[in-house]
Amino acid sequence: MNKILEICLDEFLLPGHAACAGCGAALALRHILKALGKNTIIIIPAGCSSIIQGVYPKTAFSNPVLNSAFDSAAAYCSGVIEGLKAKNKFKNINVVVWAGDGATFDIGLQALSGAAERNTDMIYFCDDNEAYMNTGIQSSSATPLGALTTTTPLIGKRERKKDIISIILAHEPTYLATAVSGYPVDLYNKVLKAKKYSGFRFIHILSPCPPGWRFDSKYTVTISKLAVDTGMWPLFEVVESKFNLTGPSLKLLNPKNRKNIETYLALQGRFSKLTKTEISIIQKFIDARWEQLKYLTNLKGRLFL
Ligand SMILES: Cc1ncc(C[n+]2csc(CCOP(=O)(O)OP(=O)(O)O)c2C)c(N)n1
Ligand SMILES: [Mg+2]
Repeated sequence: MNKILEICLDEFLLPGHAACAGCGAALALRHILKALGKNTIIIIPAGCSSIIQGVYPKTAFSNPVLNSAFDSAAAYCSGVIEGLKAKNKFKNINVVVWAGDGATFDIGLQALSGAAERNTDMIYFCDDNEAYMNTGIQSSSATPLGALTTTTPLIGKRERKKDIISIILAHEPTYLATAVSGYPVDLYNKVLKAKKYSGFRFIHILSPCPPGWRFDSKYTVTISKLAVDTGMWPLFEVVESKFNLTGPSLKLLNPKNRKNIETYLALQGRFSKLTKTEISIIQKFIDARWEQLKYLTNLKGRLFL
């Protein structure tokens, strides 16, 4: 699929959902559900997406949704798959997890690792808004260096974001990708590709959050694109152990094509306490990361055995 106009016209996230205006997660979810299609069961642990559905007995999701405990979405999903297999119904069906960063990087990491290690036949989507947003913007291990949350020091978070991609790659998944809602064609194609494989697949989505990141809701797509264009959020996939940059990230191996990180940070109130020195440190981290990505792009062999 090359053009946005080729995206499926059916809607699975229905009007009347309860997401905030400009919610990056709702936008991503809309495209993802279109790519997944009708025969999809979604497991959602506690988080904003439990609220986005609306209040029982009504729901804004046209697919079946199972709301799991916060810490165990991947285990829950594994159980649903085993149940379907036992009933001989696990055919032409996607059973997926849609989980926040808190549920993925922190509290659900053990269940996630177990499912990845067993190579369970699921797609795990991490909807990363870089904090525990649903309960009031508390810091998670996905919150980046310098960001303000309600539980970080007044000068912003002192630790860097956890490298969840390396953790998942250590499990040698069949398919892994990063994506953003601001580049929907890239996102959509990655979901279509993930669907073609079986085994454990992981898609990591950056979801800008207007109240949590402190920006006006009209900037969601702008910020989502800037995350990619500055090189902060590289778009790539690892398919059958081979690393590939994708879409707009392909041209970013040349540092001249990367926008300054300040363009991304300046739009968000959560970074208002960053000093010039910290901004230059963040820029250095990004540039160093791109040296690693260059190495991975040029790697002739497989990433793992
Ligand atoms: C064991 C447990 N601890 C805490 C909570 C309260 N809780 C519900 S949602 C949530 C935050 C979820 O954060 P994240 O996974 O990042 O999703 P988001 O809300 O940002 O979409 C918390 C702390 C809970 N439901 N269960
Ligand atoms: Mg979150």
